[in-house]
Amino acid sequence: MKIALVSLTGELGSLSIQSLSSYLKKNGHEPVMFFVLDPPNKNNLEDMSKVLKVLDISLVGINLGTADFINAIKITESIKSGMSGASRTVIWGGPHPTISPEQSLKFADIVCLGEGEEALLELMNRMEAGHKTKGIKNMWFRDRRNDVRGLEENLDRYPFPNYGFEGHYAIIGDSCRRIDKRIIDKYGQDDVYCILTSRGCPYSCTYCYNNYRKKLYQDKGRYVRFRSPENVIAELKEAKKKFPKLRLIKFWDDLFLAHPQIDMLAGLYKKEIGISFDCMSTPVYITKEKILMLKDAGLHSIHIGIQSGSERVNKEIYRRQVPNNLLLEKVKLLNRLGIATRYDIIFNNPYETREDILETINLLTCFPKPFSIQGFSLAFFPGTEIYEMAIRDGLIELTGDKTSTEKDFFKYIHQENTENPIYKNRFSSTHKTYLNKITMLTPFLSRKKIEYLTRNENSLTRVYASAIYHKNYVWRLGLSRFLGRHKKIKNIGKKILGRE
Ligand code: B12
Ligand code: SF4
Repeated sequence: MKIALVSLTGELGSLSIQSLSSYLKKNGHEPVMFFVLDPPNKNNLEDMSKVLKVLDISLVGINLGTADFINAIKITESIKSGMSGASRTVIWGGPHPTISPEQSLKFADIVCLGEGEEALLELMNRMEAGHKTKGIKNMWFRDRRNDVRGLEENLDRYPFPNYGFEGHYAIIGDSCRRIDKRIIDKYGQDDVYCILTSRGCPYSCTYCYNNYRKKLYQDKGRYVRFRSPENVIAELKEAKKKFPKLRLIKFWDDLFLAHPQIDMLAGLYKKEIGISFDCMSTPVYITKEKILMLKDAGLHSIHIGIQSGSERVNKEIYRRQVPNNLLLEKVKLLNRLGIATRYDIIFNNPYETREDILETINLLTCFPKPFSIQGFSLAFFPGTEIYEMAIRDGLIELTGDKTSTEKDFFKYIHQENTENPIYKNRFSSTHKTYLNKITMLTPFLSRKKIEYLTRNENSLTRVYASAIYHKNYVWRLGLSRFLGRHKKIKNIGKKILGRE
């Protein structure tokens, strides 16, 4: 029996399906991965159906977050329509089916809640042996809902993600193609390697998926688990061998600095890996000793979630407990120690007043430069506390059966088709309001200029702020595009010179 695993991240790479793929492979299965790089359409889906038929795939597993919901429906419906022959079983897994299993079951045959390695393996083994599948833990069927199994304590038991692309497929343009060197050169990244050293997060911010998942796993074992330093280093050594051009390691853990054996990890990393790395953390875990030790091992940059400069918003709305004076102290420390920093800010929060936004701007003007900001728009992910809060407060409204149609979904997630500006929030875009622009300009302008701009909003300052905003961001976008192209130019150059 064969399974296809589909990724909708839009990248040639997905830790989720590449991890599942390795686990199934280790246990005797041969999964085929499909990376959806362009939006699914009639032509590429028809092509994909043909490939599924040729490969004799009988189970299709799709990984999806809430942002991927519509694309997952399109793919599922195309597969279920029986295009190019047999109807196949479709199983959904990942954040969205975990938080919205009932809604997901309107489209998928089976939904996997929470961590999927054991559940998917059991499903495959049972299907292959012709045994009953309905009682498998973590799995929900249309006529049966099962509890989640206990969390795996020993993460070292899992094999490293499967980063080989040989024999796997990509949806590009109007077709579904077998991945070859050309596709890898164009879409792949062989100089950056992303890795997770843990699962779970000790916090429970109201807008975050962890907020929900933690409740799902209550009494099911330790929620935050860490891989051993030896296991992490073994994966990175393999990556170094496989990708000789590697120049940056990205630790994608929610709180990398919270690793209880960070000293040992840093020591081994320095000795065995020695490549620049970047990571995420909250200020609480930042200490001078830790940063110096990590810098010595290769730490280049840190991402920190600030979300809002208003302590009221952080405490009451997001349930984040980092006081601004502590944050400022850590920000200054990182600057002194020469670590590049990026701060995440959540924009477009209907619970924030003008005063709250001004507090964010004021806080950022106290940060020593250089630093950068990444802005996210507050998205009310179903299942999170802030989502429930917003419904209760009438900020988002559900029309009809909240789980019924695609249109409803768009209305409350992508927040379209409505005059209410709150519905217009998007996951990654920030509204181009005057104060949002000023916030994004804080890394580029002096405190004095920012203060002047916030105090004096008029047609002149609006034009000025827009001009600077666009100059900075267009310039940065242009630069990143140029660097992207630079890679291609280099590759073409190599081909002409015959140095492939
Ligand atoms: C890596 C990552 C990304 C990468 C993914 C690329 C890549 N090459 O992997 C990038 C940077 C592209 C990304 C982008 C975004 N991300 Co992101 N990302 C993550 C992160 C940090 C890790 C996910 C991961 O790979 N985990 C490792 C794997 C092994 O675990 P897993 O994904 O949970 O999968 C397990 C189970 O879910 C299950 N499972 C998963 N898929 C399937 C499929 C089947 C068939 C089965 C049976 C089981 C199963 O089994 C797996 C193994 O146990 C998580 C946070 C986190 N720590 O989980 C956020 C997270 C997934 N991202 C999130 C968000 C919001 C986004 C963005 C919308 C952000 C934005 N504003 O643009 C975009 C959306 C992009 C898109 N279209 O999907 C949210 C999702 C919330 C939600 N409700 O959907 C998360 C949970 C962060 C959070 N704490 O809220 N992200
Ligand atoms: S600290 Fe980050 S990962 Fe943890 S709950 Fe808060 S937002 Fe989510």
